[in-house]
Amino acid sequence: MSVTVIVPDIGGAEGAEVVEIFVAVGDVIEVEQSLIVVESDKASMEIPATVAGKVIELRVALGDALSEGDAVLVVETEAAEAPSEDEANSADESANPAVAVETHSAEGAAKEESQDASDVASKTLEPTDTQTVVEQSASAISSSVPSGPAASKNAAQTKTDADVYAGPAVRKLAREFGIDLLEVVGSGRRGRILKEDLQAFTRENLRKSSNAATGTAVPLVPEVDFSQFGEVTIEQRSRLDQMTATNMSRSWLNVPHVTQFEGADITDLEDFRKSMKQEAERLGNKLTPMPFVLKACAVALAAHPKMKSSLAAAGKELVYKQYCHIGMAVDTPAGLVVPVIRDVDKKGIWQLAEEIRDMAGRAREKKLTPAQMQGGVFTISSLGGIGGEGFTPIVNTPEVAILGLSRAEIKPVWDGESFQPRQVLPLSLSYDHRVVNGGDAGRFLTDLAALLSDVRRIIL
Ligand code: CAO
Repeated sequence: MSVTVIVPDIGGAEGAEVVEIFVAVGDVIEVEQSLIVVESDKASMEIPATVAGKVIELRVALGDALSEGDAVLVVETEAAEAPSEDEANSADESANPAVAVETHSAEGAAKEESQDASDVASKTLEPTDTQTVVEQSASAISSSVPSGPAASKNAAQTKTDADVYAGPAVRKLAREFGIDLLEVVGSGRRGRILKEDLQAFTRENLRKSSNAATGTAVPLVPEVDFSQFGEVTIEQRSRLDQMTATNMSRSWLNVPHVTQFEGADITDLEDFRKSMKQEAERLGNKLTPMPFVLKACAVALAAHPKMKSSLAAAGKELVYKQYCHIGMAVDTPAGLVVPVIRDVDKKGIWQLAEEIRDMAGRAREKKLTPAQMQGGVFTISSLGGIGGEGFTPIVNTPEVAILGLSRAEIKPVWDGESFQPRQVLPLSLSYDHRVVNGGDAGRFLTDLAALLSDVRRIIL
């Protein structure tokens, strides 16, 4: 019996690009084995197998744009007959609940060949951690990314107009407006270009020419052929890295940044933390300064709610959030990812320590779901385990502030009579000066440093 594995619900992402293929025709695969990785604007997700068997057909190629329901590959299984819907349900739930499966008879297969993948009837269950594996950038890297990746554009340049996936009405409209469809990134199923894509393309071009006319356009950095100076190698950047770059630029260009510095005396905190080391080991946990900083931030944010607000209605309104989900930048081989720790204000230090390890692990193994990277009100970026005296983090817009942590060091601190060796944690708070004034930031950071200097204040 042959079974087609199709793309499950991938968090609503349309046209996610195939960036890795782990299997080939003839391979024998196991249930839950990773088949391919797709990258959307928000995340990269591994699609695992739901059935075991031999791959007899690969339906995808690198660069393909996939959406829910698209076929990935066909597997020859040893099962005698197709499972009933109930069987398929229970198998999916116990093995890997996220992948939809379609079974074929020999005659049906030929018929299905001629069908568009979107017509294929499928059954899709909710995504889970084992299916939706995510590498992601700052939570700001999300909805407002206007079009597809630069990589798609590059690929488009090598195509002809006939290779473009668009309907006759869209082609006619493009001809009427003189739009080169090769330059348009399709947001529809399998990268299909929709009327809305033409509108967005035209709007963007109008905006660019109007900026150029008024002199407000950002001058482009000219391309340099470095090979004229010596040998070079060129690496294709991951979609995640490209999206991070776009979002960093967006934040940097839209947000007037100011960074304020402070040193928190964490000598007592460190004494306490080290005294808890054995207990942490007994609990199978690990205590770094991070959970204490998270908790102290939650307390300081509650006292300074503007620091976790966001601008709305084109700057006329400020949204105050009554919840406290905090993003934590995680350095992964695939790029920068920001999982969000929920309800930090309601959790204790042990639980936060556990969640930090769990989220960092998931981020590095690409096992975060999109939901685990959304909803942050404030971000912490810790380079304390890596080193450095200080840095100026970029605000994870639409949040209005981000805290950078650098490496704590013993420093001589004057106590009024003599210098004392104290462990000082360098804090750097970058903020959106459209919302946060220097006074707001100064008061917040001073309170935060005081909380970290005497963590008993956290429970007051
Ligand atoms: N000063 C001194 N030591 C510190 C420290 C600090 N500020 N912060 C952490 N450390 C120590 C820890 O105690 C630990 O030491 P031990 O193993 O001896 O206890 C060691 O450094 C490593 O800690 P860690 O980095 O593994 O754990 P963490 O809880 O501090 O941080 C995480 C977790 C996920 C934030 C971190 O691993 C990480 O990925 N940091 C990078 C974030 C980043 O890239 N930011 C930049 C984004 S903008 O490009």
